[in-house]
Amino acid sequence: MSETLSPIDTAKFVAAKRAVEFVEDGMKLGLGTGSTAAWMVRCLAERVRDEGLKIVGVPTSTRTAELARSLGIKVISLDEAKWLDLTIDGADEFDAELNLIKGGGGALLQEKIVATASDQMIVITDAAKEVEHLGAFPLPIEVIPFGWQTTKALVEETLGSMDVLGQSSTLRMNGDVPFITDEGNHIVDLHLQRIGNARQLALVLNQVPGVVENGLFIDICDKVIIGHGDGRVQTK
Ligand code: ABF
Repeated sequence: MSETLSPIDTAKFVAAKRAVEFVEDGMKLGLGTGSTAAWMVRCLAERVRDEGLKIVGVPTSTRTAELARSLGIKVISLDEAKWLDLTIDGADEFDAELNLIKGGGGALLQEKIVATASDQMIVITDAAKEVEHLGAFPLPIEVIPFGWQTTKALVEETLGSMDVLGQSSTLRMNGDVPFITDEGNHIVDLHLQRIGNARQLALVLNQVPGVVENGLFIDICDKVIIGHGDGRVQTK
């Protein structure tokens, strides 16, 4: 990767490269989704090629699976792996407690399952993702197609009773046609601006019939590696 990278790609690349340094021979890895995770897959493939690193990867989306296979990484299913040593993935926001908003790439369900089935989760990101309070990034929730418009209304009603939906909060689907996930479900975005109690919200959302999962990752992330455009790397 000798080409001259833009500052944002430099940030993502250096964070990804540092995270891959934590990978040891024989590990079973969760492979995240998104542009930063794609840098991680490339760095991992370089270690496999140059050092003969022996690892297997469980991808969190078809696009990550395709990239990993194309670069010579052995891809297996989560059921074959049973449990993972380490998951490395991106995020849309992270706070001081390392709680995350993820799912902007529409892969939150597999990402949360894989990250939860791992001994450790490392998030790789750039400094722009660090927030004091989660919520500026629209919170993606995954809902089944059956009655999804009604599910959206149920979510609105439930959150309204919790007084989470302030004046600036809206529920909106992506564009005219909702984003369809690898499982064939729909992604609905919650524009909440600022989430007061992320832990409570994460629990309540999944109680609404039709909601499969939400993009709040609470108490899952163990370490955040932050890349900067000048090549610096921080770890939190
Ligand atoms: C993925 O990484 C998603 O959960 C999240 O939305 C995305 C961030 O993408 P990027 O690294 O391209 O900013 O894991």
